[in-house]
Amino acid sequence: MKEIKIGLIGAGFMAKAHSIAYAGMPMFFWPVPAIPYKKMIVDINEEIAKAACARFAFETYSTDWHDIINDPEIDVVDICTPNNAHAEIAIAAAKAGKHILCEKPLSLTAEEAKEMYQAAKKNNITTLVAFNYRRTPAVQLAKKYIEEGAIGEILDFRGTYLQDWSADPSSPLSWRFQKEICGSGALGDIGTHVVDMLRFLLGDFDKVMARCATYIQERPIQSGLVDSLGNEKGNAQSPKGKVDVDDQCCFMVECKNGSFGTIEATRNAWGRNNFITFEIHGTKGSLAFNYEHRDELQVCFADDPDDRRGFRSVYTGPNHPYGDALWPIPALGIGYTETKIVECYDFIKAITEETEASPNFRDGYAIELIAKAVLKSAQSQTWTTVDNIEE
Ligand code: SOE
Repeated sequence: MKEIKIGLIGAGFMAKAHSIAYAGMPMFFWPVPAIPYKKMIVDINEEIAKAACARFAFETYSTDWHDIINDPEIDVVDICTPNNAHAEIAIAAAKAGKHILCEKPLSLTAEEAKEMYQAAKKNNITTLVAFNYRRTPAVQLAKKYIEEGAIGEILDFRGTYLQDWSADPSSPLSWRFQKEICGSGALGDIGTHVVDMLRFLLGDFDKVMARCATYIQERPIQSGLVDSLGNEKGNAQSPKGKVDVDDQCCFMVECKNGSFGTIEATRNAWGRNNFITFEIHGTKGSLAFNYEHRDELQVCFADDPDDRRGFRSVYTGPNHPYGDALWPIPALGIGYTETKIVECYDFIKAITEETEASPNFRDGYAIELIAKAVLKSAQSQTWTTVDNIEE
């Protein structure tokens, strides 16, 4: 069986998710296009790198990501670092002819994303950006309904990604609140997931009108480097640092297909944990999805009899996209892990079949152009057209 050798950089939360996916992928998808082999894991902190090597079952570890780029046996560079390291690593990996799986958002800026996309294209490698939520079977089912015309012409939509892990002002100033490391706040971190799903379902965005805000302007300086996603509390005496990104972002969108919608992202919505939702209204019906009930897609059709019309739930299972590889009974439970396993399968398959994966660096770049237009619109308070991709 063909093996694809993986070098993974950044040994935090995402390294755990990706390592489970590499191990679990052949257990769900069989026969597999190739077996992922976990060759090297890198973290700048040696203790963390060493522990991750044992825990996530890699052959070896290093504290220098160049060791992965320079290892001729490694086929895939998997980038799980904070956002400010994505571009440099990805461009070096592309030049070395390695395929790339990169955590989201693709980059700090649209300009960086363009360079990453062009380097990948020039070196003819397979790329994937880890917007995993679109791989939830219920989201794929929504795509099927739309493509089959089951809800008619799309009129409007709304999408949200609401969390509350940063609502407490004592939660520390991790890299996710510092523009030079993350690029943008709620917009880049979680809003882009919704943008990816809605672009996947409805096509390209044309223009946006946005409002972004920073409700908590300073936070206690973090003690270590590891982001605890709000689980570590600073104390009132800790020195404070400035937050220079949005913690709330809301925008209207006009799509190229003429549909209109709103997207809202915040990490400060008490009581909301991973509230990723969309609702899409068409001339013949509506679809609604809530990731907190992710085995379920709600559907409503205009031609149902008047006295029966309303949303009903379709629970995803073996008859739905990816379902035959996942679990044999609907509603047994799709989780975050399954979306990452599906992501890994699609990526490894694209590499072995030499086809494009999706969302790839071109899509990641398109999403960065949308984020750029959102930030520009929030500044100017005017409708702002999304720039075109420069090929
Ligand atoms: C924090 O908001 C975070 O870890 C995001 O960075 C991830 O993309 C999301 O899937 C879960 O929440």
